[in-house]
Amino acid sequence: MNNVVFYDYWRSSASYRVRIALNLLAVDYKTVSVNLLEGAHRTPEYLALNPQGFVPTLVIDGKTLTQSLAIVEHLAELRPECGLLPADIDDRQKVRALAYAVAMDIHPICNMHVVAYLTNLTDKADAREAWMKHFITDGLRRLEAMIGSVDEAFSFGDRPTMADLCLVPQVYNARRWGVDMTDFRRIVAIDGRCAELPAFQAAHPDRVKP
Ligand SMILES: N[C@@H](CCC(=O)N[C@@H](CS)C(=O)NCC(=O)O)C(=O)O
Repeated sequence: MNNVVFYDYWRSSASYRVRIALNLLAVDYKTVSVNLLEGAHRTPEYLALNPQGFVPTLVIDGKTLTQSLAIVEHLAELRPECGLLPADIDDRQKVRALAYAVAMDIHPICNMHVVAYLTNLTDKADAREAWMKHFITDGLRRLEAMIGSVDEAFSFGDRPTMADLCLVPQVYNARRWGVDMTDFRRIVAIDGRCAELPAFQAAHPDRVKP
């Protein structure tokens, strides 16, 4: 990987997942900020890179990669020693299930264009906040049950995997919306443990905010 360009928005949790992966793999990359609030993801130039009009996009030596988890899985395959996906096929399935529980079941219904549509449909001033709190709380409750009561250091085992790359940005988002985290003992503990690691610290939205 000689020339790596990352199209990123500091508050995007899908981008945050990939930032953590790049940091864990110690990839040297240049960032291009795509300001979602200004509609920079809908310009013809950006759509040529990412036809869905979502962040993130990663370009490695001229090769364009989209979809955060497809990017993370690609990086995990390039550098299997980093353990983002475990070596054992059954363990790998478990890590994917935990990651997808966030990325496919919580994140899409709380995405910017979904919530913007909701607020067009209703006059209720607090609809956006109620929606976010409801679906994030519900999704985290299911994730907490999946992770179970076994006190492993991370979501799966004793080192960060793709599951933690999804959990941490989702917790950041939950706190942003004022979700009560009291019942999510394992999730909060894992988030705290990840927060001690430099790769996670350097990827935090407050650290990359333009
Ligand atoms: N499944 C996609 C989702 C990407 C995504 O939804 N990104 C959000 C930011 S977290 C986005 O670009 N939203 C723009 C919009 O909703 O219009 C991925 O994981 O890359």
